[in-house]
Amino acid sequence: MSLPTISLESLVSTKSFDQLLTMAKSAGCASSSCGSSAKPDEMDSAVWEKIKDHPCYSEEAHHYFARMHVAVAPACNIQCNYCNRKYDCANESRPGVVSEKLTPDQARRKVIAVANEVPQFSVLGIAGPGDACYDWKKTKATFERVATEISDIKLCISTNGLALPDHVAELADMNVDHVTITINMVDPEIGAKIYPWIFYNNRRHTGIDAARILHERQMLGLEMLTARGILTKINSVMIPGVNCEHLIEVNKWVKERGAFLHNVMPLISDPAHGTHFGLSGQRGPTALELKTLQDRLEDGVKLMRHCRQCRADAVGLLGEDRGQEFTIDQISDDITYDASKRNAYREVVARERGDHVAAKSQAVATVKATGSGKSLHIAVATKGGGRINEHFGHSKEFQVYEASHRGISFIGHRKVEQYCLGGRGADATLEGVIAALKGIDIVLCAKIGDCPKDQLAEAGIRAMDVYGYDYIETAISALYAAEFGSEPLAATA
Ligand code: CLF
Ligand code: SF4
Repeated sequence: MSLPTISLESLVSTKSFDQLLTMAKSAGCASSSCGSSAKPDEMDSAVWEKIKDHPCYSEEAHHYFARMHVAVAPACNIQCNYCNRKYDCANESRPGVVSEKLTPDQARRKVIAVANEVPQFSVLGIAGPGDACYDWKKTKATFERVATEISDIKLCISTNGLALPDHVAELADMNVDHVTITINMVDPEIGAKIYPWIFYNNRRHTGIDAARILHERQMLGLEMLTARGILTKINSVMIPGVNCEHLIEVNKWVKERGAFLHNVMPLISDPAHGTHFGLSGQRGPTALELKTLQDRLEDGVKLMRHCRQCRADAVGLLGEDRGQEFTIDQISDDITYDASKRNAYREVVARERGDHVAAKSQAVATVKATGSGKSLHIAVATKGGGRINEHFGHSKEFQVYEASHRGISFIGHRKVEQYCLGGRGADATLEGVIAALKGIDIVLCAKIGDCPKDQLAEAGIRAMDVYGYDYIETAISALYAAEFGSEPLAATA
């Protein structure tokens, strides 16, 4: 089915939303609910309603929807050996100082400012810089203020789990459908290597005693959430030599207790961060070690592989951070919510997603039918919408897909330094980009110049822009068939 040309890109930048809305409606799509055509057949409708606009809980949704975090919860009740409180919570962030801590009122203003300007915005998360459940009054006050003004925002928290059981009933009352618990162990002896102390029932606990209490509270919190139908994601920090093998056991425990997703994240460790692990030389896993463990977990709780380890004050699509556009000093005291951009965007996305899913399904069938036992690793430059729509030189990350007899899978991302600034590319930066793309067979982008293309080719990586603006999976299936099928496609030569 051909679509009217309303690009998501133009929608994100244009000012004439009434006009776009009219176009969307005249194309026969006046209801945001038609996005349900993207629902996977095997998924329960109630679950799909909860995750279809959540960029972390649905890999497909992360092409379209954005989250923002507000740093309203600085206090924490445990110490993790990978955390230095001067930095973002490592549960949910890459190390980096939170730009500003906010009061619930400031957070409300910031959320409205983002909702007015970022049409993809769908989820408000509280992920530190401390613990959202321990610093509960501020978390609750923030959610209540925002939900009163923007009723369709999804509310999401991340917690270490120690204080979680005390607040599950209130979370359910506030319609919080998404909770992340960071669970790094189910064996207190391993936990004692990760947590030097916790603060519980007005006193400090250390060693195995501390880890045992934390473990019991995490399991209790998970069970309580599952009993109330709240979708729980488990984040686990993979720490080589400490809990790598053990995370297989963690996956089993959380599966038995109804976890919805498991997100295994690499430890980020650097002496400059001032953490115990950083200062003691504990390394993080390699990309291969992480992927190997994730592959071993494939039969357990469904895995999240598109996490970007965001900051505790991140704003935007996963992988981008627009936080600096929305610092509190730029936001008026009496700002009011204007839903027009978000509404217009949702009208178009609802239609686009159905088409994307149909195209993806056809592409996966093509790859499976090719009958090759071989695999291709493809890095894609994209700025959302499920399409190849970013220039090679403008990319700050590439999304990585694997095509094989099993179909087409998103397997991760590679962060890079932007190669082209002000119309010129820097050779030293390009070397870094090429190094980051090690193991990739093909790069797909909207545009690439001859110079980077040739240098990529010298490194054994083919880069092409002939599929620019196509759906990612459609292009990959064409490439796979060309590579391993009986009739190579001329466009890929
Ligand atoms: Fe934020 Fe976390 Fe909610 Fe997402 S992040 S509180 S579930 S809205 Fe997402 Fe960021 Fe990964 Fe977290 S990509 S670090 S998993
Ligand atoms: Fe740091 Fe978060 Fe651990 Fe608390 S729970 S110590 S803020 S990583």
